[in-house]
Amino acid sequence: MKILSAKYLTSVVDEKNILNDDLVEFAFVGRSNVGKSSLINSLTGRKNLAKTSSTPGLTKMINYFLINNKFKFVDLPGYGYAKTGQHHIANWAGLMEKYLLNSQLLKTVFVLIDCRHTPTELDKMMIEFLNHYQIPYIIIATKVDKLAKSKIPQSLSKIAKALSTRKELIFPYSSETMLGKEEILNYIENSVET
Ligand SMILES: Nc1nc2c(ncn2[C@@H]2O[C@H](COP(=O)(O)OP(=O)(O)O)[C@@H](O)[C@H]2O)c(=O)[nH]1
Ligand SMILES: [Mg+2]
Repeated sequence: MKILSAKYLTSVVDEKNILNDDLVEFAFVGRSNVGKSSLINSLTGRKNLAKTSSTPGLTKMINYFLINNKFKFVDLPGYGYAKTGQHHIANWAGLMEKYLLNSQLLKTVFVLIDCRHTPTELDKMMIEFLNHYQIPYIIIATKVDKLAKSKIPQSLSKIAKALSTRKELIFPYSSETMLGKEEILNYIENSVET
């Protein structure tokens, strides 16, 4: 699949504004700095569609993008910086939960994990939540350009083990080299049709 058009739609901070149209959605989630904005930008071939930064943002909002006039990318609020307080987790979880439990047209959640790090408790909570509510997801191991090629399979196994999930559900990705881009776009294309 080629992404021919990608357009920012809106940002939502209040659950009552969560979009409710008839276009299917793919959501992206992960801790701050994991490479979420870079993934959205590189998949769409647009440098600044989603804002990238090296400093984690505080704003808990959902950003929507319209892709090929056919489906949406949904950028969910990032979670966890090093010292995430309970208060922050509660705020984050509120909007996130409302979105995940009420989006009828959500096809897949892409859960991003940095390939160099062991998944955190919040990553595990996210996966348990998705498993519990049977929300389809795949895991994207980001920034694989930072690993030697020979180390990538090992990193995927480690992530799979930490999250008690199957290695086949983990896609390696690099926004720098575009490794994995075609696989993810194929996955999206197949899911849009079904
Ligand atoms: N080497 C490398 N750096 C990346 C990659 N993806 C993101 N980054 C860098 O990681 C930082 C955080 O990326 P960003 O997309 O803003 O993360 P977000 O907070 O999850 O949206 C930025 O400095 C990016 O340039 C990648 O695939 N490879
Ligand atoms: Mg971001």
